Amino acid sequence: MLTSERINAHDGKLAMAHFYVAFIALALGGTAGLLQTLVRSGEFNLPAAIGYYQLLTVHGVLLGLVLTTFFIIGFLFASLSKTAGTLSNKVRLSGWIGYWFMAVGTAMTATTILLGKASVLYTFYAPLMADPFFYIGLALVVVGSWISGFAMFVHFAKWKKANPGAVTPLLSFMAIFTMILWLVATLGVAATVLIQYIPWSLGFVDTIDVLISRTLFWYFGHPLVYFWLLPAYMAWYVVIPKVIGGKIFSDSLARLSFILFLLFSIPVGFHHQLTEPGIAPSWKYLQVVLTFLVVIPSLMTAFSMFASFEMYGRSKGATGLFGWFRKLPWGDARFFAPFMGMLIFIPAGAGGIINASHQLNQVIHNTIWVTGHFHLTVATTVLLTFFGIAYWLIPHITGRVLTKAMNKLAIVQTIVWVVGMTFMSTSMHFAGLLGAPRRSAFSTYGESAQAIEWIPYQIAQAVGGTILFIGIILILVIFVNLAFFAPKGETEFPVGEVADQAEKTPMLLENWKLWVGILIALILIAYTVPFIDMIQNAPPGSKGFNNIL
Ligand code: HAS
Repeated sequence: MLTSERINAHDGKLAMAHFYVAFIALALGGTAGLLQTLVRSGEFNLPAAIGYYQLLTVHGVLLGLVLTTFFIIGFLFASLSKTAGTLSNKVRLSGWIGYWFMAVGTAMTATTILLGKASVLYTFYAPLMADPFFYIGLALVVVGSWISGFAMFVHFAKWKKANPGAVTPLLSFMAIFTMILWLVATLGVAATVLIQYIPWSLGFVDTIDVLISRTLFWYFGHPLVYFWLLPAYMAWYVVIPKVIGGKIFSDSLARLSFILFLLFSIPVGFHHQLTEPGIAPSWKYLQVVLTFLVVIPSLMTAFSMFASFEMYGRSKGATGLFGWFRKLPWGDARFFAPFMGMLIFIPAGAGGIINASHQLNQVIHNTIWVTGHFHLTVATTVLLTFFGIAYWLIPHITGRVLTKAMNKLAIVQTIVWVVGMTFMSTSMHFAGLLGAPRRSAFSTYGESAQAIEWIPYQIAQAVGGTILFIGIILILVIFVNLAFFAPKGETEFPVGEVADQAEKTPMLLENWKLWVGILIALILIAYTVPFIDMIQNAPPGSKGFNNIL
């Protein structure tokens, strides 16, 4: 299919349905975020009926779970439709069934939070307990995403059958890998929700094994962050080279980095549990080593992006080490927003490496440093790239164009976002180093002597939060314009071509059974023994899974 050719209108509708939910979640979750930073500044009290943790749960669930999952699934469907052909009616119908499962699940979960019956934050750690409908809603979201995931696999299998021996189009390859990662990861959260939380919240059992629930959550929670990151990498590897007018540096390198993400992103959940008793240090050590391995595909991505930029710059006559920099299309929001995401990922990734370093983790764990880290990663690198995708994908689907005025507004939006996040996240990192806890309302520590030191940083966070809220209003204006009001016209779905001098892609990279096999082996190595330990040594009154079997 030519890049100028529009994806099938019915496939586009399915993708758009996902984007509507994603942007509504952004509006509501972003408002909660603004209120949080105001509360933490100590200058603002929430109206009596709203609790701080209720607000924080709305924010985390809507932005961390709903916005991301809906946007990503919409984007993956659109990418498959573009590069592996129009979805069959059955696949599309399954996509809609998955969508409605997720939408109903989201509505159930959101209602329990708004009614104040599920102020358990997005990680819903036991022993905090929510209304059973909160967990059932989450389960429906996961099941819905599985239905969509299997629909994508069926679509891909059909393509494979029709093209025996052919190398899968890069964007489709990446979409399928992202979905495999999601499916394997969500097994952990589905297990804890179905086997532990739902029976416990319904009163069928009295106790819950906290360590097992947290371990299953983080088995899911870390690959979750790469489920957010990989669609952004899809855009960086495949879309950005086309947008700047260049070529993909290496098809093989892009595929290898996705394979490495699949292998190393799952058996690393313990790096979120480094301070927890009940897990032997040797197993934590193993997972820290694996965490450092998952940094490698990001370094490969950085290398690949620099190479694409440099190749393009030199083809336009750039000379010297950084001459290419000036040749990049700075006035094009489809490039500028993701590029700023890449730039921010450099300090964000460095922060991640600090978090993963066992001893340094003791300094920052449970401080607001961690909140600063994930606002740089998911809320800037990933989100700015998603905005960059929206600038061409929404008009591509709706048959409209991004006007010059909207492009300018999108550039302003990106600058506003980066400035707001620089204020907010930098001050979070500093306050975290001074010991400021994450997830705490001002009232819980406002009087302590140590807290006085944090006040300037908390005010800076509120300033940043306010600027970011302006950024949210701007992106919503652009989204509504592109969905409903922009002038009619044709917008390209940019799919890059591989550079002529790149090596041929080895078929080994297409050996799905091999990679999934290694993944299963790594998960078993990293988790089997610690898990048996947890069940055998479960505290009295909570006998691992036994209490419900
Ligand atoms: Fe993280 C906690 C370690 C990446 C998200 N992380 C979190 C939480 C979230 C999160 C949400 O080991 C909090 C969970 C909670 O609620 O408790 N993280 C890492 C490591 C990486 C990492 C090692 N995190 C991410 C990404 C996220 C994300 C990506 C979301 C999308 N993280 C941790 C750890 C914790 C943690 C611990 C637990 C802390 C605790 O104690 O609670 C790595 O993957 C990072 C590798 C990245 C790089 C950067 C490469 C740079 C690139 C850009 C190139 C730029 C270009 C442009 C080309 C090495 C690719 C350049 C242009 C120029 C002109 C210069």
